Amino acid sequence: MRLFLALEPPDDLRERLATLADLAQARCGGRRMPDASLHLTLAFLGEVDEGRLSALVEWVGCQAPTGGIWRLDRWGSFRRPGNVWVGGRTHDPALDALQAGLWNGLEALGLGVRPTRFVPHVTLLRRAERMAIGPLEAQAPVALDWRWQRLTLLRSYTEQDGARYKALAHSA
Ligand code: 2AM
Repeated sequence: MRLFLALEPPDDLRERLATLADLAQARCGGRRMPDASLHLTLAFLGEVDEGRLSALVEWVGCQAPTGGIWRLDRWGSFRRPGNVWVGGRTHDPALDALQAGLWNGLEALGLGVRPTRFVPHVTLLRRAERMAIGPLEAQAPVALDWRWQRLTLLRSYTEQDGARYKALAHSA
């Protein structure tokens, strides 16, 4: 099963992100992320054997992130997959520490492969037809604060119209 660890936005922020996703799709085309799927990935584990799941669920339940406030203030894109996202202009030390600490634990469990860099982002569109990031910055400057605390372990299912996610566990 394909798993990842993420932060899920509180409802009011999810609504704001959904509005930005609508604007992005109007400008750039492509496939808009469903509101329920909006998230910040902290660790992508890839395929994990079902036999490892109970230990992983227990480990996630034992995590107790201190939490923080992530400032989202830019549009961005990953050209190759054609993703349009929102994120921060500057490094967020609390998110960096959370991500690094999670990878220390995941490596000890022998799960996943730590990425060489971490660019916190919330994907709003996939397979964009036009990367109109400049016009989006001009039309809708991003200025959002994400008050985060709880982690979620999510399973990704591939469906005909894209991926769907299901929460399997939460941290404290
Ligand atoms: P994305 O939003 O930038 O596409 C579930 O698929 C989550 O894991 C998505 O947020 C996705 O990031 C991320 N993801 C998918 N495949 C990945 C990979 N090979 N390496 C790192 N992250 C990946």
